[in-house]
Amino acid sequence: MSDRTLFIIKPDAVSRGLVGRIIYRFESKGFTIIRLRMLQFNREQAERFYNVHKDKPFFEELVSFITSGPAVAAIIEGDHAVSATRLMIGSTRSHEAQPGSIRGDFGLDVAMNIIHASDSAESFKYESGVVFS
Ligand code: D4T
Repeated sequence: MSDRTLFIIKPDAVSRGLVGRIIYRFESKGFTIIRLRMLQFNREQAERFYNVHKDKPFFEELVSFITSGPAVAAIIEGDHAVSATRLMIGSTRSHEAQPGSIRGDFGLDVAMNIIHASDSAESFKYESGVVFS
């Protein structure tokens, strides 16, 4: 089933020069890029984006990290986009992520974990509204 998802290349990956290598993986996998933009999250936008985590102990860290520098947002389309993309990015805790996944290949950290991707059709709709409105 062809559907869409959103990913965000986080500030750690942008500053490390990983944007091209990450986008290359999604194109190589067969996804079509529908929208692509570089953006700097402001605090209000970051708090809305991460609203689902507002009661978590790491919320403040999350917001200050995502607002710390430029990020790159993309909407991609292809078969099973949401689930396939979650597999491609790997586990949240980068040091435990499978080698071959993006987090598994490029990172070690939990907070600075390279990339975000929507985890459902509902979160795709919500998150892309925050980022591309
Ligand atoms: P995102 O939302 O960035 O794709 O991450 P995940 O979907 O893989 O993981 P999550 O929702 O559990 O966490 C959201 C975000 O919070 C950061 N985080 C997470 C953190 O800074 N400390 C923590 O202890 C946890 C669990 C990393 C991702």
